[in-house]
Parts: sequence; C-alpha cells; structure tokens
Amino acid sequence: MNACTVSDNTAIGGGGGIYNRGTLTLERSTVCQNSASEGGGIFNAGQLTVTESTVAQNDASGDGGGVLIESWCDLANSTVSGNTAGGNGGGVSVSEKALAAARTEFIHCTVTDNTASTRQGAGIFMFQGGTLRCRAAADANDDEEVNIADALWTMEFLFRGGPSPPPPFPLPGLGTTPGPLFCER
Ligand SMILES: [Ca+2]
Repeated sequence: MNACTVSDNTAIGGGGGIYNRGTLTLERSTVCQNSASEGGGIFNAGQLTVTESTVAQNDASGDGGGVLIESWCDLANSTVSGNTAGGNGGGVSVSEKALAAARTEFIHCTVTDNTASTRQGAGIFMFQGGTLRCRAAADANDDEEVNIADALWTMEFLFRGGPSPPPPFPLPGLGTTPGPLFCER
C-alpha cells in the first residue's frame, strides 16, 4: 500500500484499520481514527513493514491502540501518536508471540502522546499477556526467583564483564540449584 489513507473504520475483533496475516508493506500512508478490540489501527499477525507512515488517533478497547504486533514487524521513519488503548500499549503492543517471529524493529520512529488508560505501556508495551513457560530459563542468577536482578545480572555479564551465568552455562539446560522454578513440557 503506497500513499494510502485508512481511516474511520471499526472492527469488533482485531485490526480496526488493517488486519494483516500475509505480507504487507505500508509506505507513505496514514492509518487514523480506526477502532477495534485489539490493534485499533493495525493488527499484525503476518509480515509487516511500515515506512514513512503515520498511525494516529486509533483506539483499542484492549491492547495496542495504534498497532498490535504478534509477528514479524519493521517500523521505520514513522510516527505512532495520539492512540489510546484500554489495555496495554497505547501506541504499540508487542505480544509475546512476536518473540517466535524473532524480529520487531523500530528505526527512526516517533512514538508520542499515546495513552494506555488502565494498564501499562503508554508508548510501547512489550510482551503482553501469556505466561512464561520456562521460568527457570529466566532465572539468570539461579537464585530460584525471577525478578529484576536477573535482568541486571544478564546485562552486567553481557556488557560489563560481570560473572557468567551459573552452570550449565554455556550449555543450555536447567540450573543446578533445587527450587520451585520449572519448565513446562
Ligand atoms: Ca533470579
């Protein structure tokens, strides 16, 4: 879609303006004043590239007022502004499903003046919903708790020469400390 305007649409489900399950490139376009339960402007479950475009003034009763991303997505040189969500991510909500797609990039984007009225991430909310199915894997310092200390431990190791994660690192696998954390099979 090149130089298009998608405006003033309403979806009961996801994707007020656009629901993408295929491969979509949006260039120099505007998605505005649409509404849906999730992804007020755009709901992306496929491969989405947005360049030099604006996603503005959209509304979702749930997550992702402007854009809900649950798959491969690139946004470049674009603006996400003035969107509202009743759930998480007034501007953009990145679902944990996007983790499997392994690619969500924002390059030279402006995310401004968005509102998440009742929950988290007025601008961008990452990894809404769902349950971490292997909490043991997130326990970077192997103290059998998953909290901010694990994120700090990982960053210290990666960027400041801090201690390496406990065994079986560098091999993948469960930590050796007995405790309540587990992996669902
Ligand atoms: Ca921990």
